[in-house]
Amino acid sequence: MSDGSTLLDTLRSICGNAAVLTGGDTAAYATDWRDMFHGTPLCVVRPASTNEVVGCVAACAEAGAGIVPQGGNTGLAGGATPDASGTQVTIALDRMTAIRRIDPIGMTVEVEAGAILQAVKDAAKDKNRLLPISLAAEGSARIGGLIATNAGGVDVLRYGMTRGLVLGLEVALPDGQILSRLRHLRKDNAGYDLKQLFIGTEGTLGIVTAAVLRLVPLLRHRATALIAVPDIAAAMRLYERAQSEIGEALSAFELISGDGLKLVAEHMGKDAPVSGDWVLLIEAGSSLPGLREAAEALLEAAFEEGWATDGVLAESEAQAETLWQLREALTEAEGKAGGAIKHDISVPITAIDEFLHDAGKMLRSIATDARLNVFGHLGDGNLHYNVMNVAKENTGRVNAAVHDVVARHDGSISAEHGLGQYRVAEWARLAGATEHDLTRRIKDALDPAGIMNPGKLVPPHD
Ligand code: FAD
Ligand code: 2HG
Ligand code: ZN
Repeated sequence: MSDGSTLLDTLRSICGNAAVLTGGDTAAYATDWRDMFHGTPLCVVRPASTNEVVGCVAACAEAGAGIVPQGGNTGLAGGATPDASGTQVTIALDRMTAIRRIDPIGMTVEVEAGAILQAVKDAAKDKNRLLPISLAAEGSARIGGLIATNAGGVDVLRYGMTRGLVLGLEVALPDGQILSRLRHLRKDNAGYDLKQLFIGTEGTLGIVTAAVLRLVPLLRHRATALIAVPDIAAAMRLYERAQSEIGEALSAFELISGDGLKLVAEHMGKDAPVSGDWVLLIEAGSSLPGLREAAEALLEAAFEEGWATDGVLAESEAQAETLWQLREALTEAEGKAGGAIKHDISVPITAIDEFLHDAGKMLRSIATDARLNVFGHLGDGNLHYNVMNVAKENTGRVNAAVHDVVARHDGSISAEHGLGQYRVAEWARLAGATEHDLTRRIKDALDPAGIMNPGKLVPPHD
């Protein structure tokens, strides 16, 4: 590896002095959103164009310096945080924010990787279109980060994960090449779908510099309800009925525990209008009228069947927003209450009840003082099974024990947040030999020098 000052000079010559941050100026880029991982980069470089990104990657490759791509730095797996060596270069995409083109007929948007999700959604809305990715961090998360993590969120039930919305990509590769496939095509079976290599791979194979995303029609009507259910079995019955009655309009079927709502009341000052051990936030949307009547009928049936014990159907957009704020405040409330051992698990949706039972039983046996903040995307079989109040020395044991329960249900230890540095060791422990082998071969084929986001997602060489 060449010395850092030569690399700094080269990066300055490519992007300009002001775009290369060092020392204390890197602080905001050197720690993750949860303040859990703390790194010391050689520098943070903020390129303004794809050519500058390519130049920075080539310079880092030449110097043998590790590269850490960063978008909005809202990731929950420590993927965008450099290590403590003082040798890695964080390439931040936060100056590349152009929304290049919205096509309301082809229903596509072409953006630079640093565009903030909320800004893209607002621009699409002006053309009566929706970019259907919704998550509490949407005011900060950037398109490149969403693609690199294959982000989920509360609309996955209807629209799928981010992967399904990516039509075209432009990527700076670690060998200095650029893959340029900014196609506005819905159908393209010409050869390997190379863009998939960079979706959900957390910046370990290349840097996304621009993307073409699919849009959907903006929904004119929505129905939003907060409903307390007696237990998870009742929630499942209601889910089944909702699929039958309003299935194609159903976009969110979220679960929140009563304890989670208490955290939100205590730490965020937001009180829920319903109470119970388990609460559902359900939303449906449509371009056609008649949705409210269908939602009312569904709720009536839920009360008659005993699946609901309390509930409100929002009377206005403002009330719907207030209900969503309760859901979106959970992560921050948890942080204010002291944080948690986070688990982002998925199991087949029909196994959720059993998972909760098994994991609860296991926790009671190894961490008697633990408190739970369980919430998530019930309709996707994805729970944030966050365990609070565990002694530091017991953290690894609890983490592994929860993942063992997940594995017994043939689930995933990362439904949507990715592995980053937070889960890479657990993935390595639980993945099979063939998964290890293929992952390593893909990494070595694209990034033989191992400069792209070292230590994230891919376990180190044996
Ligand atoms: P960053 O945090 O900057 O980076 C994330 C990863 O992507 C890192 O590995 C980084 O190296 C890589 N990366 C970033 N940009 C690029 C690029 N241009 N090219 C290549 N690699 C890149 N996630 C969900 O899935 N669903 C949720 O509901 C959800 N809710 C959240 C709520 C809150 C309050 C918070 C704080 C986070 C939430 N997240 C959620 C996690 C996070 O918002 C997503 O993972 C998001 O996609 C990260 O985007 P980002 O731009 O902040 O990426
Ligand atoms: C959500 O669903 C996010 O709100 C964050 O994925 C989950 O804080 C978490 O554990
Ligand atoms: Zn989530």
